[in-house]
Parts: sequence; structure tokens; C-alpha cells
Amino acid sequence: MTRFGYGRLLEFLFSAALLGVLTLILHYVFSEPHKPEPKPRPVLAACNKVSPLLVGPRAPKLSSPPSLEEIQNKSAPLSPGGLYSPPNCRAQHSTAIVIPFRDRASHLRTFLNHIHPFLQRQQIEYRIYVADQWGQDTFNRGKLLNVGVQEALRDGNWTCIITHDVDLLPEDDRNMYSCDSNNPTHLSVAVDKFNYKLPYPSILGGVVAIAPDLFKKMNGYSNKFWGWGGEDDDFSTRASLCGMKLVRPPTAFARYKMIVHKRDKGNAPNPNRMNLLKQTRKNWQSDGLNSLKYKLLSKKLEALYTNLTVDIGGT
Ligand code: BGN
Repeated sequence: MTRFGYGRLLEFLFSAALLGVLTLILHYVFSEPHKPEPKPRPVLAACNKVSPLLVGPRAPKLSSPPSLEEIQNKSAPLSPGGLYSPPNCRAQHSTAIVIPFRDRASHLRTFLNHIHPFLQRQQIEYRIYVADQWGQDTFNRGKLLNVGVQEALRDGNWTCIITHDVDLLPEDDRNMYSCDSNNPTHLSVAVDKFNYKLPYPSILGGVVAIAPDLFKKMNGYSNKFWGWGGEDDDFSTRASLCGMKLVRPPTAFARYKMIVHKRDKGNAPNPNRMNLLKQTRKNWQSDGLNSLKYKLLSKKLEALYTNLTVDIGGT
């Protein structure tokens, strides 16, 4: 290399070193004071298969529910939208509870007052979704459930979906709010209104636990049952057409109290339900989740639940 070449090289190295030192000084002067690294959250051990917090039978309080604020104040800490994870162990189930709803504010308070402590004793992760039908058209339970499940699945990888009438209160926390991986579970086996007996063998109304992939396989509920009755029987037929059986926990603890109430306005028995039920086999693959249309008017993360207000149209 020529003398000229060495000179340029030295000059270059000197400038590079100077730049390095300057950068270091600037970094030292202007950077934020050194913060300690956040401590990684301790990895929790898995929750026990049988929660040690279970108490067995406990009578639900059916009337004069506290206000939402009172329920929240006495509750264990929840994340917005009514999401709970056990604080001391890693939950083995994560369950979205979906409630078809319209104009039953006091039932909802009775339900929330009972269900939060009940589920917390089971040490599961859960979130409560209320699918609230907007407007005055005839009520459509199946369609609301489709909406609620679809919206819940946008939020999380739930291992279990539970479709749950707001007027049914579980009496015994050994009735686990989790899912079987192959079949839907009918949780409300013994309801006081039916003298704690199953009204007929294929019934799948009230409270049902179903893994999300099975719900999708069944194409969800029919969207066509406007008014009371039949959508649950259609759902039961879908399960059997997909080769599934109904799982039922023992009657000794799959017990529920129903809040006594008058028939709701806009939910008269559907005179067409028998005809619709004759068409389940023909229609189930084209009527359900894959044909679902609605407008989500609002999604509010309340303290105790997620409120989905939805325009599902009318008959
Ligand atoms: C059934 C209803 C169900 C309801 C149960 C319990 C029908 C369809 C004609 C057989 N089914 O009779 O939707 O969950 O009663 O109330 O009406």
C-alpha cells in the first residue's frame, strides 16, 4: 500500500473511533435511566383436576338480586368483559359462556350473582357473553347463540363453549363447566321445573357445553326458529347427524333451579316449529353458522360480562 493509502486508512479508523465514542456519550446522556428488567411472571402449576374449592350442593338465591355494582364489589377480581383466570394455578379449561338475551335485567343479575362464585370455585378460566337481541322482532334463541359463539371465538381460543339460558342456576359446583372433546354435554339434566327429570331423551335445551370444533362441525344452530321452541331439538338432531352422542353428567349433581317467570313478549311458541324440525336433515348444512347474517351494534366490556347488542333482523 502507498503512503497515501496508509494515511487515508488511519484517518478513516480515527473518524470511526471518534464516531463510536460520540455515539456512546450521546446514548449515555440522552437515554432513559436504566430500568430493571420486568420480572417474568412465575409459571403457575396446573390446577388440580378436581378443584379443592368445590363445595358441592349450594342453593342459588333466586330473588331480590343485588345491583351489578354490589355483585362486582364482592367478586374476586375480573378483567373487563367478565373474564376470570384463577390466580394461583394454571386453568385446565377455558370456557366462553354465551347467553341468549332480551329484556331480563333482573334475571341477569340473579344469574351473575350466582355464576361468578360458582365458576371461580371450579378454577377454570371463563368469560361471560350476553347476546342481546336489539329491537322488537320475534326472539330467535338459536341465531343469537350463533352470534354469541362467533363473536366469542374472535376473542379467544376457548377450549369450551357453553350455551346457557339466563334463567337456569346450577345447584352443585361438581357439574363442571368444561367440554368433552368428542360430544356435546347436556349440563341441565335435572331441572326443578321438570321435577328434576329429563322430559324426553333427546332434549338438548337449557345449558349445553360443546367444544368449538364440534359446534362448527354441526354448523351451529339453525337461524330459522323465530319464537319459542324447537331450535334445541334441531340442534340435538344435528349432533346425531354428525355421529355424536349426548353426554350427560350424573343427575345427582347436574341439577338446576329455574327462575319462575311469565312468558316473554315477542317469544310466543313458534307455530311452524314442527315443520322446521322435519327439515333439519335436508337443511342443516346450509342453515347455520355458514349462513349467519347480523349487525353487531355494540360490544361493551362491562365489569361482569361482555354485552353484545345485535340486530339479527326478523322473520
Ligand atoms: C320441547 C320444545 C323444546 C323445549 C322443551 C322444554 C318443541 C318442538 C316440538 C317437539 N320443543 O317441547 O324447545 O326446550 O320442550 O321446554 O316445542
